[in-house]
Amino acid sequence: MSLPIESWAEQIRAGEIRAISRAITAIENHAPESEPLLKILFPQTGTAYLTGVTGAPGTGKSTLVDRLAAHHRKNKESVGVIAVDPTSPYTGGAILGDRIRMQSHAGDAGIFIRSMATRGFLGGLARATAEVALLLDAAGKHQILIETVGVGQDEIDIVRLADCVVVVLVPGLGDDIQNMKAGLMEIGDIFVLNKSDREGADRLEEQLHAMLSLVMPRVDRSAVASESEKVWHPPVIRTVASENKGVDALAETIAKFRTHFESSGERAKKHTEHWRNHLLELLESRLVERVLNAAGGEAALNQLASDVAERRKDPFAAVNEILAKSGLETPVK
Ligand SMILES: Nc1nc2c(ncn2[C@@H]2O[C@H](COP(=O)(O)OP(=O)(O)O)[C@@H](O)[C@H]2O)c(=O)[nH]1
Ligand SMILES: [Mg+2]
Repeated sequence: MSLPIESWAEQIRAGEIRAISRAITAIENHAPESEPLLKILFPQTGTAYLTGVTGAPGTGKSTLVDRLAAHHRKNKESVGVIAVDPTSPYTGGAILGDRIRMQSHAGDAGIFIRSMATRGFLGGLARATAEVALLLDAAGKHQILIETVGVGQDEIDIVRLADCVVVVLVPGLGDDIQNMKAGLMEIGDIFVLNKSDREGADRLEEQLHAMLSLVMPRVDRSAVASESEKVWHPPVIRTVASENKGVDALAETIAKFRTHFESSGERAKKHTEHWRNHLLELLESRLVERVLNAAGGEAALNQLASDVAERRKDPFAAVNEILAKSGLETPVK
């Protein structure tokens, strides 16, 4: 049974869990209805605050996200959690403790949790994550938490979506901060030293500060910012997520960063940059689709590919042929 798209959107705006879940599935499958749906919902987006939590597997990201979610719920803020993490409890292979942890939110309609598979996404994982975040934004979630393993480019692209990027480190994990992806160091707005109950926490904190002192502070030149908000030096927050220690301090720092982010013009800059990339991606996929369809679709593409592989044609002639058939370019002799 298909629901008119308007009433589906209405249910999403009302925060109905089943309607949201169905929409996420549509986004994941790149289903044709996801586009008109997001189009209708778009005017209701733009108010949620996205926090990305990233770091190596086992550093305590899920635990932290869970604690942060509880913190926001205590403040009566609604929460959406997107877990893009193959090791996440939400993706299925959960160990018992993780299940119990998530059950602590069971029955709370103010929190929506969804995991995304990390493979086999049509049109890219970062795109799908961005669209799911939009959806949760439209569904009225005040805080959106995105957990992702900080490994590949895909994950880096995902945390780039976030308004605030929290990088989680733990003592003793290969210990060497040098092993950390250089990219993560640059995009981290806040560094969390989790499992700070463990040996080596002091040393890691020293290393972190030394490393961060090399990173340029971000200066806010706006007149509205107070002295303390003008410059953002990514701070290091010590936590023991499993014991809920340091989580309030982390939440406060995230809120403080938000003030800086919004008053300094960083938000406008980051969002414009994000939408610029997004528009380019959309344009690219649409143009390719249209041009290919006009030129005979996949079959024509396969034929040309085989022609090039067998050296019957050169790749430039092949592409020109496609463009010519679609009416975008006249054939080159
Ligand atoms: N000792 C200690 N263990 C923790 C802490 N935070 C999380 N853990 C444990 O570390 C393990 C991995 O945590 P998890 O949140 O699943 O990590 P993720 O893979 O980064 O999502 C779990 O057994 C947690 O209970 C902490 O601050 N101290
Ligand atoms: Mg996890």
